[in-house]
Amino acid sequence: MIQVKAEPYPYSFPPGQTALVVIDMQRDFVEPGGFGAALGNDVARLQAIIPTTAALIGLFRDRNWLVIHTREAHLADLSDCPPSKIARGDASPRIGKAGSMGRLLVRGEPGNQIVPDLAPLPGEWEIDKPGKGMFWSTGLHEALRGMGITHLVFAGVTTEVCVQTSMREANDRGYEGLLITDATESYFPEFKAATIAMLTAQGGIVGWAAPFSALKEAVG
Ligand code: C5J
Repeated sequence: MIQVKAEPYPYSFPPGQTALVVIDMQRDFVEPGGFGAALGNDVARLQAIIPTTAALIGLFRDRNWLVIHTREAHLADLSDCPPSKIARGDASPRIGKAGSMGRLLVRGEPGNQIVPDLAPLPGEWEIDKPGKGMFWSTGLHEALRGMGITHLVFAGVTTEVCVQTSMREANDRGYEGLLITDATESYFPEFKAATIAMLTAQGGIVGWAAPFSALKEAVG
């Protein structure tokens, strides 16, 4: 077991049974012209975590530990997107509408690709998820169980939406989760801080949180 200094207490993980999950670092959320920007958000905040997230991915790659990338992505005919999700919010930046990087949150469109600096390598898992959480309608739980994965390290965006939902879904399925605090970000700093506080409260009711430096130090 490797032990990481973390909140609310040290996080222990068995290297061979641990995977990194990088949530939705897709152009739709991170680059100007995507879904996030169309909703009026400042994407520069999210771009700032790319170097640390790249280093985190590198740490897992160097040790041949499993790396999983997710994308929030819908089928071209939107048959996997509930009407309630399409209808929510302002009329203009609707899922499936054309944006400057193709149709918003639609599989295969330019905006739906992972940002180049974090691009998946062959052999890494790429999960297109129609929900905010990574387990809904993806078959991921069965695949992870098949690999004997018990521990998940989380990064990506946005902290309080897809990252938090995925970490909570993982917790309910029995995984031990660690959130890397400087490899996750929100358009709203107060939401990021509140999410980390909620996840780690009450003795780690959902999981643990630590900066990348703590993981790096622990791994050696
Ligand atoms: C959002 C996500 N924020 N990946 N998606 O709609 O967090």
